[in-house]
Amino acid sequence: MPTNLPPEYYEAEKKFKDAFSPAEKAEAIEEMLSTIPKHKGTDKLRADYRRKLSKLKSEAKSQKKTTRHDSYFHIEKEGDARIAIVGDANTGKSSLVAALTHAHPEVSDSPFSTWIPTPGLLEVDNIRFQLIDTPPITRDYIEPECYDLLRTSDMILIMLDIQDYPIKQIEETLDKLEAGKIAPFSKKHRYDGKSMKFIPMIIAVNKLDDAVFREEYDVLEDLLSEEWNLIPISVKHKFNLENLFHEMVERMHLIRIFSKPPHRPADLTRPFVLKENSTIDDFANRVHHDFSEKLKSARVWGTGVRDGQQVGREHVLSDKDIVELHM
Ligand SMILES: Nc1nc2c(ncn2[C@@H]2O[C@H](COP(=O)(O)OP(=O)(O)O)[C@@H](O)[C@H]2O)c(=O)[nH]1
Ligand SMILES: [Mg+2]
Repeated sequence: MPTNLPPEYYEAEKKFKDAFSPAEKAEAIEEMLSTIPKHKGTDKLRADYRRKLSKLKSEAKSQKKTTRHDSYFHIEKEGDARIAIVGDANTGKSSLVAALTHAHPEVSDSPFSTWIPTPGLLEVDNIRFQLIDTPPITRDYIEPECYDLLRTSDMILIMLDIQDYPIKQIEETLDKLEAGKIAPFSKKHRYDGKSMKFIPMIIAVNKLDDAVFREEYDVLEDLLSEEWNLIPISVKHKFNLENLFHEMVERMHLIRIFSKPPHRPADLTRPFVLKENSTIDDFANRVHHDFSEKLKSARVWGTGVRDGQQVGREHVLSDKDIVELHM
């Protein structure tokens, strides 16, 4: 650190240390940079800060697009289902979001590189998922807003690292979730009377890069198979990622319903995604808020009906049904 820095520099540095958001931090760095005298002795320092600045600016920008409130943990819902990815540091959460979406969370070996959640969109089987990369859940302090964010998720994907004590990771992760009053939907019966938020959870075991780790994976699966259905993946080698999402679609119990305008074919690329056991009435409501009220009749092509059969508003729909609403 050069010693001939003016007092203004230290004032700006203090601002930087006190800043919380990337935008505030960026502003403080800009101020610091403007106070550093330009000469050979400060070249490296200025270059370091410029690099930091550009990173903070892009972080601030990507956050701005997705947040309405001040907290980074308030993320607007987008797509058909929200999946939060949680787990210990370095298990590959940010890598997964970076590999599958257009988002750019930082991927790094340093354990606490992710300190704000980052959302990204992924489309699988005509369903749009909002994947959210989150900071390590095993930190000592977890923001209450982080738990709020997890509670709004339709599914939680727990990431384990096969190369780093996965049993310990799963225990710690579930403990931390429980501390935030979040428990797996499949274990609801164990929490009789407790006020918890029950969310479907799925476990992906990452870093199964080659056969060496397959044996360890088999042992892990033996140990956990009664409780959990594990899905082995390698983000690095793009191994089994597709299967992971097919599993998720299945376990979220979602159905895709195609809307067909009268006298025209249905658009089979953009379904409305609803929960299993949804009715014609639910579908009408989803298409437009006053359609359910105006609805006179409906015809369905698909499962358990004759082609184009007329059905009532209580008719329960199946995945990939095509529906024509009549007002
Ligand atoms: N060998 C291996 N390394 C991976 C894999 N996925 C991620 N990593 C590495 O693990 C480290 C931590 O990844 P990161 O996504 O930042 O983990 P996070 O802390 O859970 O977000 C990085 O060095 C990644 O490159 C994988 O499938 N195999
Ligand atoms: Mg991360």
